[in-house]
Amino acid sequence: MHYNTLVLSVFFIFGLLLTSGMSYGYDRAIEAEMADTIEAPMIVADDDAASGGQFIWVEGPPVTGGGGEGWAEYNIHMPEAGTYALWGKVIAWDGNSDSFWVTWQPADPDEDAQATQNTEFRWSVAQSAEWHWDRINHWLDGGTFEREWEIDAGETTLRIAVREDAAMLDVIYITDNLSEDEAEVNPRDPGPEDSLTPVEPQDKLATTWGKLKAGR
Ligand SMILES: [Ca+2]
Ligand SMILES: [Ca+2]
Repeated sequence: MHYNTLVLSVFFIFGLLLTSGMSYGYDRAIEAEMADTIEAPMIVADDDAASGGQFIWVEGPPVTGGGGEGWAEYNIHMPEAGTYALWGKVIAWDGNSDSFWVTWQPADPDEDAQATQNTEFRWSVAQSAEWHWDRINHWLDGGTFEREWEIDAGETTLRIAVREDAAMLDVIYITDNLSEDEAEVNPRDPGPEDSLTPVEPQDKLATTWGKLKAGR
């Protein structure tokens, strides 16, 4: 190998190492039920199998139909500019309960996707009746693709809006690891490392499906 080529190669490999060492530096998990605002008919519900014992949804049996009303919004401070992916821990029973609308401002516009039906913001959720992780994608008319967001440091607003009733959301995981491989990203439930600022649990909103039904 020519000396100059060798030097260039060494620099290139160091550059790769530096780049890979600098990314994957940020991750944060948020309980879905810890939203800053939850708009009915989306509610917090109890499930022992869910992280924190709670999740959010619009209640309903499988094959419910309906949807398009209610949302949860999260005011999230991002400490560093970067490119981020979102994962959701979800349950989606069937084809009638397997989607949400997702906008993350300011990378996304201040747009009410429930009103505009803009497929850029339509998340097709992987189906399973057990809690599982699904990377937030957009389900365009031409296909479904994983999403990523260019986010500046500062305040952001993430909105998860109901598209189909009965889709369930337990945890939101934010990462700058853009791999589509779940094993590589290893999304996780919230832990002590996520409690950068105190968060008030939304006990007042907590309810159970059974309690709600009884009250009707
Ligand atoms: Ca569907
Ligand atoms: Ca939860």
